[in-house]
Amino acid sequence: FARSYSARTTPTDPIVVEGKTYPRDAFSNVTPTILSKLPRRLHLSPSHPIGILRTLIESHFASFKHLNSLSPIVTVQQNFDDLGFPADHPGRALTDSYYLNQTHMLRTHTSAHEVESFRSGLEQFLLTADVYRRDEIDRSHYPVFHQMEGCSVFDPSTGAIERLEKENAEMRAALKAANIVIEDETGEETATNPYQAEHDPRVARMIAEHLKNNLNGLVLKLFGGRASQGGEPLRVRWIEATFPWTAPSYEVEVMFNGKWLEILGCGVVRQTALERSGVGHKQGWAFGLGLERIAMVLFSIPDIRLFWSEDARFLSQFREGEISTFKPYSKYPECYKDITFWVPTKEEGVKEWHENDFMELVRDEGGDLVESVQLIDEFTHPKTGRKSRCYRLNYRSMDRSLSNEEVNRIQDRVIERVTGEMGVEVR
Ligand code: FA5
Ligand code: MG
Repeated sequence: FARSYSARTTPTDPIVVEGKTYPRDAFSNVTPTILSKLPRRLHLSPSHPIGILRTLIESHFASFKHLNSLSPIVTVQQNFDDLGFPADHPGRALTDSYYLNQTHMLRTHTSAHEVESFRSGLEQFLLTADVYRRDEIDRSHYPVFHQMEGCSVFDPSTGAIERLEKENAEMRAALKAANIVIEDETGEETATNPYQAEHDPRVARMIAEHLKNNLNGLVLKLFGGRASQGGEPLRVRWIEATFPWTAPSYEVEVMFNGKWLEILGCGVVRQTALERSGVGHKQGWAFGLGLERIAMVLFSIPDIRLFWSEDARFLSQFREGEISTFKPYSKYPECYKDITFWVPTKEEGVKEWHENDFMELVRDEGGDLVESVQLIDEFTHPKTGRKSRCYRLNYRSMDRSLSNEEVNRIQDRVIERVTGEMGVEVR
């Protein structure tokens, strides 16, 4: 079985996307299922929840330049190197990212466009785009989702510090008057989240405060409905984080329906990234926010696959400019099938077995009919040391009833390919 993996015939034809040709190499791991998502552009659809949320957030940053049509194909340099990701960063792995080839990939985050945007002279911009990551399969994970990157940089020699101070005072007053509780223990510089050596600590503190005030205001706009009508105060939590191109760095969580929801990562942009963009004399902040998780709670959308539905019963429920509650149409029955196999040991395997490769194969065969894939059992054979894994594949369509035959056909293809391509032995 291990042998058959290396013997597998890999396609050699180049990958053609959006009219451009990318020669295949050992990095190429995009699948047709993934490439078929590129033309959807959900964020540009004005009455789709993702488009509605984009417009709402854009209205909070009305004076910023809004960019919405950058191609998802970027260079590895843009996605990782320009931002200072170390060579061994896990995000770079073939198991985590989609590559066209060694030099080109599908962006894993909107930060991939920061350096080029700074280089082009942009100072305040908001950039919305589809991003791609290889991941597990469940109700809140999908290999494509949407992010918004917000950046604000300025040249301190142009009176910008005074403007920042003035804006901070205004925003501070507005937040003080609002029904919001901000839990922030990251207010001052700490040993684990230091300011940059290049920065005057007074200015660094001011930039970080400007970032926080802007985002607390945004959170209030998005989630503050109930709080503003005399309900419980809105709770926001600021947590230390690390990103290779920001210092200090933070993550923001919002309490919604009794749970903390992580909505974004952000920080003060490192001077090294600005220098790489040819604007080392500027300073400022950046954030990157995920749209799906916010849309799921604001519109009560129970499954992330629904965003991709082309069913009128989903699409017709939403109106431009309006946050409304999704009313589930009938939920179709689920059908599950288990698959149990021996994972090849390191010596047997030509390539080390990785769960995300299995997830990708399942997505490729089952598409959006697979609701989730759960590892339900795992054990190691006491003598051979081989590992057995049992996964439960839950099949359910968002739009119709599935027949047992249809599900069996998909499951059979999964078994066939997992055997032929991954060097596993189905039990
Ligand atoms: C980033 O992607 C950074 N680029 C954010 C950033 C920008 C930091 C600018 C500093 C400066 P992270 O991987 O944590 O960070 O993702 C950011 C947000 O995207 C998360 O907070 C979450 O809201 C959303 N997100 C991340 N992974 C997923 C996923 N698999 N599905 C849905 N949303 C996700
Ligand atoms: Mg994160």
